[in-house]
Amino acid sequence: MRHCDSELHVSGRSEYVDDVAPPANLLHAAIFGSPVAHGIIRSLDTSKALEVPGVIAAFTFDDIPGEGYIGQIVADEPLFADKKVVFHNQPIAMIIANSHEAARKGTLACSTKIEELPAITCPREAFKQGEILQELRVFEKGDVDSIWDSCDHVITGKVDLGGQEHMYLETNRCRAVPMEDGQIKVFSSTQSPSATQKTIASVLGIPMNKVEVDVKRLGGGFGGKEDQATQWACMAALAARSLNKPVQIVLNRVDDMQMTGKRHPYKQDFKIGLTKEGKILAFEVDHYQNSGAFMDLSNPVLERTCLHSTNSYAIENVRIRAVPCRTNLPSNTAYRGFGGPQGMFPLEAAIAEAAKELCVERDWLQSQNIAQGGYTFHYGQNLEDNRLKQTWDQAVADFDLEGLRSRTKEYNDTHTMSKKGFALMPVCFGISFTKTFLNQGSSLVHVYTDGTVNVTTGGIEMGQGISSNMIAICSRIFGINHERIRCNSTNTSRIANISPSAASATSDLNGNATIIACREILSGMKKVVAKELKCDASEISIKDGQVYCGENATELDWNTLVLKSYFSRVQLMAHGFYAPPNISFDPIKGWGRPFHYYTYGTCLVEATVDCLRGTYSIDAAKVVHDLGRGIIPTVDLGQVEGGLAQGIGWVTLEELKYADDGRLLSFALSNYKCPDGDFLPDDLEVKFLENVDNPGGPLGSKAVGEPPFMYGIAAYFAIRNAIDSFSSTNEDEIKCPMTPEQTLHLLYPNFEYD
Ligand code: LUZ
Ligand code: MOS
Repeated sequence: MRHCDSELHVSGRSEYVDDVAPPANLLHAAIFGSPVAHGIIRSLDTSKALEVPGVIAAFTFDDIPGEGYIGQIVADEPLFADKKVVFHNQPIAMIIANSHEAARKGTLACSTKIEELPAITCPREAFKQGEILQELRVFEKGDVDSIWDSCDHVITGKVDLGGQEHMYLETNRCRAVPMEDGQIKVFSSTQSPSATQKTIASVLGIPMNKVEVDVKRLGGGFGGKEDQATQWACMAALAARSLNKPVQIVLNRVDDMQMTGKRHPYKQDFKIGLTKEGKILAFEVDHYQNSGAFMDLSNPVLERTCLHSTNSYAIENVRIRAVPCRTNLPSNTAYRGFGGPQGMFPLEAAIAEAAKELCVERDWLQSQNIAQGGYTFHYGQNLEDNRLKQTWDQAVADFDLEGLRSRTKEYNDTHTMSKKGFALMPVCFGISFTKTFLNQGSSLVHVYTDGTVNVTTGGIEMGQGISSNMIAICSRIFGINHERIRCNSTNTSRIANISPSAASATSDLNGNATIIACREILSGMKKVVAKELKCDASEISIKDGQVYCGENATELDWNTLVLKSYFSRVQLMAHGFYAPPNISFDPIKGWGRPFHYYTYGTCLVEATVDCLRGTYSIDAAKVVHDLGRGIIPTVDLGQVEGGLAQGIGWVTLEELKYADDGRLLSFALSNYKCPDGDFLPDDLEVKFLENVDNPGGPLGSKAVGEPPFMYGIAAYFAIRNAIDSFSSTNEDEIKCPMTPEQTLHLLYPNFEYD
């Protein structure tokens, strides 16, 4: 089976929110954003916009009938700026017109007088000024303070870790259609339909049962639409309800890049202590998270940063401090890995610095400290098996690390202006929402009398293949061909209280719920045939659409079985609900068993640096990944390769630049560089651990969405490793991404700039 949307996608026939034939009288919205990053609104005038031909209405904060402030964790974000602005291009007003172009012209005619205030863009500076969204959090294990004296080496450093634009192909969009009796139907490009439903209800001041949110598919989400699709849906709904006409909002690329949050940049301080034999005795890290203007998801993102700060390594003395700092940027948000990558980076940097000081290979130091089964993390959970180490050992063996080491050395000995490097990255990523209550999934399975099947779950199709996974699961449980099964849009009227499609958990939660629903239908059907065949229901099975009694095929096929069940008045639709057992986490104590299980893997990246230009190529990326028993091999492979590519982009080319006054300078694809197909290595190899199971995942599978992102971190250290063969890097602050510009700085640390 392939990704069920693949043919529609490659032929351009898959429909997104605004591709569906528009209703008559569809109106269009455009946003007027703040011209400055921080200030007090002294006046606001939208009257000139109303004179633009085609413009019908303007909305500001004062036009909101219900709650004007939104936010899932803290409702601290005004839908439109309320008396002050706190980031550049923050929405101040919405213009509605009979065409998208007229609406945009309307926004250009809006004017505002703002008394400008100084903008803060650096989280360290925000922290100094007391601009924090929440008190400092501390996670501790052992006793770091008393161990430094017994370390042979103690190394400190600073990290400046960049953010990342989500760059989903489909920008944020929504269509809202008013229905009878004050109801509203919303087609939104959101990862979180129930949060969207709830927030629209709150903004409009109406009950949730009057709001229906429907999501067919997204053109990518990556976390960018976990929380930040909501505001656009609320705006469209607000206009649709007040004007009693359908309203559509589609952000253009520049608006989307300027108005929405990104991966959180961090500033970090680390301290690592080791024995001369290479054992890490202590690790301490302070995380200053650049949260942007509002809370959004900064709290759980920071939590995952803390949980993954020791990544795959066994360290007995740990202290992690973390604080979300308020800055004058759009609120930063979820992004594949959800703070995990930012948690893992400083320790990888610390290991690189330690390797230099100890004069050992970085990978040797990593291997000496990889966590094994039985290790207890600083938040109380145990590593229960040895599969992490198994992926490392297999990567070292299968990818011939020793051969690579000698080939690299030989190359570097014989080349003066070109150097090669490599790095390994082990990943141990916890699967579950750390907010335990979110770990629930629902599924609704319908079997129709012609033998076809429809499945609806809480999972959002955003390209990752959740629909295909749900179809594959139905197909396996029912024992019928996948071509008989369709996956529906996700809809709040069919499934209630949907957790966001996030945390890599969508397939687990909704897949297990689907299994429960299918089994319920199947058990009713089996009773019908058992009676007819005079055998026990437990002996009945279905394979390839044929009914079996024990080992023997019967005359019955699936279609006949369905009809017989229908005429016997047996239920052919069922709802399944699943919540993983045995997880709990106390966020105050920072203690518990937050994760259902871990997804593991190890990645090896090889790079070549042009030491004249500072350019580089990623020559190879090779992965050993623990997938359990995968559901659809090509879908899983797509997730691993896509995550890896996105991770490599984060640490190499993708650089967010802000002016001192808080304006985003990298606001388009022309000034923000994403890796493309040519940038990625031809030598790309992904191996899956063989003969491994996962009792926690549907059909023995493991969550695969986010963990591969962190493999990309290997690219950063591979380039650094190559640079180290040319010059000795010793900067005050370790900067990521490693752009070619940054590479050149490191190659020529003593170069005098005019
Ligand atoms: N979203 C969320 C996530 O709300 N909570 C999480 O723990 C999480 N983890 C990863 C990605 N998204
Ligand atoms: Mo995500 S960062 O799992 O929406």
